[in-house]
Amino acid sequence: MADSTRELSQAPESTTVVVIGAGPAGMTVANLLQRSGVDCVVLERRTREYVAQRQRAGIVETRAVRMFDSWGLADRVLGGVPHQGILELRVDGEPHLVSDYDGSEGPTARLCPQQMLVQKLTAEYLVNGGDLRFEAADVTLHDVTGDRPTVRYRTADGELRTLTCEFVAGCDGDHGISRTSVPDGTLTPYAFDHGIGWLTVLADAPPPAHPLLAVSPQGFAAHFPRGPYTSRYYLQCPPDDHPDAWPDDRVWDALRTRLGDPALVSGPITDREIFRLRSLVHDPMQYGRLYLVGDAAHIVSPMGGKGMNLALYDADLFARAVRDSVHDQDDTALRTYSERCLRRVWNDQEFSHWMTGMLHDAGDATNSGPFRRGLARARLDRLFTAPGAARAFSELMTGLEFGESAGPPR
Ligand code: RFL
Repeated sequence: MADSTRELSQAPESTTVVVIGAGPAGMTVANLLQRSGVDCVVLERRTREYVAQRQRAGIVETRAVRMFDSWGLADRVLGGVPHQGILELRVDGEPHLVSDYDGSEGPTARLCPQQMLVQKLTAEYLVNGGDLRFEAADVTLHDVTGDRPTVRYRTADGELRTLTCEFVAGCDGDHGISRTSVPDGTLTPYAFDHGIGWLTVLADAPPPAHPLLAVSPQGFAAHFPRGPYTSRYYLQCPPDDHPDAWPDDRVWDALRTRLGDPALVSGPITDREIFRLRSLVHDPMQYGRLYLVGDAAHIVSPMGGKGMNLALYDADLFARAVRDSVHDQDDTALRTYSERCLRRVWNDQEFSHWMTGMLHDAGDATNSGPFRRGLARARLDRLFTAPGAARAFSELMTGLEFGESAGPPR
């Protein structure tokens, strides 16, 4: 086919919601809309294989498990191993177990690597007839402040396509086009750089008995399960450090020292990168008929494991709001979408910021200063000994501090 033919665009197609991005946010929105009987089309710029392999988060918190459960999806898309609700905080080699079990009835958190969740959400959506288009390039948004937005993109074959819709769900992460399509000055960004780097390493090595966060004079370290024979590790490092400065031997030596475990079993390292701990909130999370969902609207530093879980929360609120609008002509939930999401976003930012400060300051006194180290150790002591502090911590870990989800689907 000649290039000039490919440039000819097909007649516009019509749907109710165009979802940009097939990560945890986009695939959750797509499944919940499908279950609500609302048409949607998902556009993903990468291949299915690429998206299915992207490894990041590992725990779906209790609130999010109950959200999927309320949609009849928990067993279909989570699978995985129930998380025992125990987290180990190891301070100078001494273990302290804290629980995220808050005493409430119902299913609890699951160990479910992010890529498994995305794979299962994708399979569930497709088996039920969902429309998901991979390798959608050059996505652009038009008329999102009008009644009928348009989304244009180019297929892998180079054809231009146009979709008209009622709503656009911007689920394309921090580097997507949804947020950058909003005119400058419309959204207010609130950004914070923690001044901390983490080396993150994925290895074929035995997982820990419980997710493990360690404080040591040499800096912070962590060890998380990512599968029966897979672990993710984190090591605090200067934010401008380079992964090449961390050959395998240095990684395993540092982990053994900081985790206080000379017998830690090593294994082949399959991925290694360094990133800065940063936090970001965009307010509002809406512009006309474009709704930002997940990382497209906010980034949470990984401490506390909230980023993906927030994306799932936004997705649930958005899908319910669209369902109300489409089936009942009730736009109340759409109008309050941004405000309701941001309440939890700031709550989780605060939790993550609190934990980040506590677990880094409590370690290397040269890094944070002896006074901050003293404060951080006092916070840890309170967490290990005061029942009220432990209870507040477990509520924040479960995500149930505001009660459960937005209510059962109709
Ligand atoms: P994602 O996962 O970035 O997915 C966005 C999707 O949009 C696609 N896309 C586009 N598609 C079409 N057109 C475009 N122009 C597009 N631009 C982008 C992308 O290809 C992709 O498929 O965003 P989403 O869905 O909002 O999900 C957010 C989560 O991925 C993120 O919050 C978590 O991974 C954060 N996070 C963690 N969260 C947790 O809850 N617990 C954790 O333990 C945890 N660990 C982590 C993390 C993030 C990490 N990184 C990224 C630094 C560990 C790490 C290392």
